[in-house]
Amino acid sequence: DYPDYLNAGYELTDAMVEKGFGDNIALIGNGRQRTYKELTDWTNRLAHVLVEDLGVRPGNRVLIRSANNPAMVACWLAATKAGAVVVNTMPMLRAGELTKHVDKAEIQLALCDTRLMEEMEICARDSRFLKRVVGFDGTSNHDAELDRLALQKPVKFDCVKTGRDDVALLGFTSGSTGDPKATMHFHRDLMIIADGYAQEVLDVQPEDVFVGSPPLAFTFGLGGLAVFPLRFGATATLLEQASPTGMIEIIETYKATVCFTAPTAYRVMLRAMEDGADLSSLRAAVSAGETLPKPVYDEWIARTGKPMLDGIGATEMLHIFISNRFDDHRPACTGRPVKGYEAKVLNHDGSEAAVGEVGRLAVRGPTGCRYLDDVRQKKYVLDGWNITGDSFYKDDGGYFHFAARNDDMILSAGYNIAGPEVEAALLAHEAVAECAVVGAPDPDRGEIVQAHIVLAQGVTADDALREALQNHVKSVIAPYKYPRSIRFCESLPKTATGKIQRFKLKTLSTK
Ligand code: 3SK
Repeated sequence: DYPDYLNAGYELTDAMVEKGFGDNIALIGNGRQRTYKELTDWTNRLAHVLVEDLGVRPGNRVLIRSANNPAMVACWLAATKAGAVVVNTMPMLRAGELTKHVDKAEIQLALCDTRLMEEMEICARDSRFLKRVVGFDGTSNHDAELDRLALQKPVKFDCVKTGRDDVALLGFTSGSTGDPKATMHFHRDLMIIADGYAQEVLDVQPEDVFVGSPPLAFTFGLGGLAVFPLRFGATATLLEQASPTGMIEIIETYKATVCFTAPTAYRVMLRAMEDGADLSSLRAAVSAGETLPKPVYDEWIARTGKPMLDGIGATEMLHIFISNRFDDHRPACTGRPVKGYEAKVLNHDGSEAAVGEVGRLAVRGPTGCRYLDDVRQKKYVLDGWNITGDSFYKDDGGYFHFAARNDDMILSAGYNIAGPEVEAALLAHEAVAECAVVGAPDPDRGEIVQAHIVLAQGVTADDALREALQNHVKSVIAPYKYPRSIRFCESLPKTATGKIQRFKLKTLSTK
């Protein structure tokens, strides 16, 4: 139960000071620590700038472009306090991808880390909507336009009285087509994921120190590295480039207790433990974003004596809705629904699948999918049930087990990559006549992006071209989407109607 008027930005800052957490460390990043009191003052000053200097009104959409750092969290909280609807974006996005987000959400104002201005400015030039880009200093030296304006403002701000069901956040997901969809989330949803999953499953305490790798631009990261710690007076550590080594350093330095990352990173951490890395402070290792291989789960328990908490979430649902528990966990199993959620497995005809039978996973609960202006809403939500893109089966104990993905998404090291988007990037290169992009199994990344390419006439296939094509993709879309494997071929397998048979490509061995 939440009050009619609820502002998530206020709840995670001013309200925490009022509850007595003012001197607790809220954020650590870029060489600085900030208490809840300091974070509250900082976000209030920024909120004044947004309203008084930048003309933000309740319901206006504001884009934030940054790596994970305290300034990004401060901008997000400030915009939320001002009643804006925030679109957080990753630094890897190129201008074309940013413009798709901006135009879809009709965004007029962007706050951008000054180190990431170049692509943002191209977006501002190309977008039909974006009117103003204001720089902030992601290194927290307060040496950019937004920071300078903020320094002149008071530390008290009357947060906008948003309704609990007012939209606070738009989470973008690219889906299987690469055509982005924006999922709308209310102020109350941000509280629900903390008071549900974070409290019930993780039992977050003010003494907890969070670390992790997912970008704040993904709701997985925003929950795990901002909402969950801030809701309970705990500490979030933020890494701009979250490599496993970087996370180990944070765990050892700050005695981090809760980690959010993907199995790929946990595998590296396990190897580092063999070389003496001390991860003994971690009490919760959350794994999501890709399937957790049984050997990683087993080795983690053997080395730490604690389970790794596998879970499944979705941008549409805001966060994790099925999870293992500290006292109730199994290998190669995603667990049971989080408090407030129900899940079932559906047959093709919409009936419930029998125990042990694979079908489409459906879920319903206090958060759910609301696409912004998108006909795909009708497909995602049926009779109040959110029909996810994953196939699962349920065992006779009510535990859910992952089976496969339903679409053409490639899930690589925690990133969701839409094959068609990589194809479009490759096709823009003059050497490429035709191509198909699929996910190929990979022991480290789960899957890797694999491109099957028919070259234009007269072009010779060699390693130099392979590298040139990889660099080309990195230059037009976010670099993590580039094809790590490229196979040159004479033709692509197709159906009689000309549709590429990607399933046939998945079985081919490649370089
Ligand atoms: O696994 C995911 O895709 C996810 C998305 C949003 C929030 C949480 C998770 C695990």
